[in-house]
Amino acid sequence: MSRKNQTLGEFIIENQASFKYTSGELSRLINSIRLAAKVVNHEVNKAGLVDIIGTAGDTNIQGEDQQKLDVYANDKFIQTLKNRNIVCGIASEEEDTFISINSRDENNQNKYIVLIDPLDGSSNIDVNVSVGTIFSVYRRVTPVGTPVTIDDFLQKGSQQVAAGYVVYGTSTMLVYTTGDGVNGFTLNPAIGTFYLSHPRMEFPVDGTIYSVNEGNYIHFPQGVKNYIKYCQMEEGDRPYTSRYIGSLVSDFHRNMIKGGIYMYPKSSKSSNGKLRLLYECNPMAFLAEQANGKASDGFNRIMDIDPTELHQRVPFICGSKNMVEKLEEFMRDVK
Ligand code: P6P
Repeated sequence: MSRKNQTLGEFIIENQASFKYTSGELSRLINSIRLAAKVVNHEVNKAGLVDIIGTAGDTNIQGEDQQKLDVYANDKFIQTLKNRNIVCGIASEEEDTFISINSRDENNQNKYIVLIDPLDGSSNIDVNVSVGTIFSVYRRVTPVGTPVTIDDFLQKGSQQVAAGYVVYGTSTMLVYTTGDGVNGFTLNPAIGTFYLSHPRMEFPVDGTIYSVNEGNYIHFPQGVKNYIKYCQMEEGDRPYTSRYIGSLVSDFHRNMIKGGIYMYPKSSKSSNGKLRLLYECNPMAFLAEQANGKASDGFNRIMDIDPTELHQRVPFICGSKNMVEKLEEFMRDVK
């Protein structure tokens, strides 16, 4: 149940009972994401003052060491999750391996693990373009009270219990799912409260926006090249519009509202594409499917891929169902 302008806290409480694993832990986990998002948002919004507050490696006017924002965001999300004693393990794009949190303590009954890209698109910060945080939540598969292992993290995307993103854009939004649709909350920075602004978000089944880095065109598989030319052809509602921000969360968010497709295919330069399966593609795929969209690697459902390593990359296509299926058709035609 949801109503416009409900706060995130009210929404979580009202919907907690509907979550099949209801025990309040997941609610507390989402609340800790909410807190970290507000802290990171404050710092991201100061980035424009870098000449005043100093850049990474400097010390700012308060004599504090200025951190790179992605390192800062990583530290804040990990610290918040640790302090609230909610999870037993965390994996992050910024960490070589997973972090075990008190999981050697047999009294640690925490059953959730989180995988996170703390600040995706951080290269955009220096040019004042929106960036995002992406998170993915699973129940551990090893026994509670024992140390977490890599197996707890190498789970298929279909096993996720929650996923979401924070987009630090013209406004800051937290968009997430726990498997019962996708809801978007906008931060009122004046009072530090997220309000339900986009209840039950859904991809239009079709769209006229395609998002891809066409600078890589000559390196793409022929099926992708053929699809891009299809988008550019004069026929029906085509040519489509090309929109590519260079920030997955921002391109995904716009396409979910307006209808569109995002593509980061493999290429002769990167045989598995660029995006990471566990903390970029799987959470965005969960959101896409919960919002009546689709996510694949061009042939297979993203959330059916069996992970083999923490930072593995996969080709990533997601967005309006009909557009993703049209691209898959072009990929099959030249297989
Ligand atoms: P390229 C940001 O680095 C990111 O991971 C995504 O957010 C974005 O869509 C993509 O990479 C941009 O990559 O190679 O087009 O600059």
